[in-house]
Amino acid sequence: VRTAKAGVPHYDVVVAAIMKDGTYLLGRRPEQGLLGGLWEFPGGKVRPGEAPEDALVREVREEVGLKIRVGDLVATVNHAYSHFRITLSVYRCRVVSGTVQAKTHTALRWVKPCDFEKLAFPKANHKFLRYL
Ligand code: DGT
Repeated sequence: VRTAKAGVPHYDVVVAAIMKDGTYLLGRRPEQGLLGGLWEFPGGKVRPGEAPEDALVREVREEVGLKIRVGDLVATVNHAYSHFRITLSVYRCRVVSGTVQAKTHTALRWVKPCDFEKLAFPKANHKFLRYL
């Protein structure tokens, strides 16, 4: 018996925990659309044949205009939303060059981990926030 969950698409997603002076860069998703208004780590879907680290460098450049160096993998979590499933990997990253510029988010903010609880995140993020 196939469950409903087995029929929905699956995406590999990579996100960047970019640390600077004890804070992490978060972006606010547009109000309209999927996960609207929630705060997230910059990142996105890995394209077919693309290495996760390359996808992360590409997504962070596209979304926030920063050149980053990708470091250690913090965690990989699985999550099922109603219409798709993701396997999300979060990597520690450092800024190499550039100035933050919100290209796809409505706001960008450097946030201390102790202030994460004041913001609304996508559900998948609650599975790894404690490791940052
Ligand atoms: P797109 O490119 O039109 O598919 O746009 P999005 O924003 O729906 O998708 P994308 O490429 O950013 O993929 C990220 C997926 O992972 C998206 O479904 C939202 C989900 N997600 C959950 N937590 C996070 C997070 O902290 N950061 C990011 N970037 N995505 C997250």
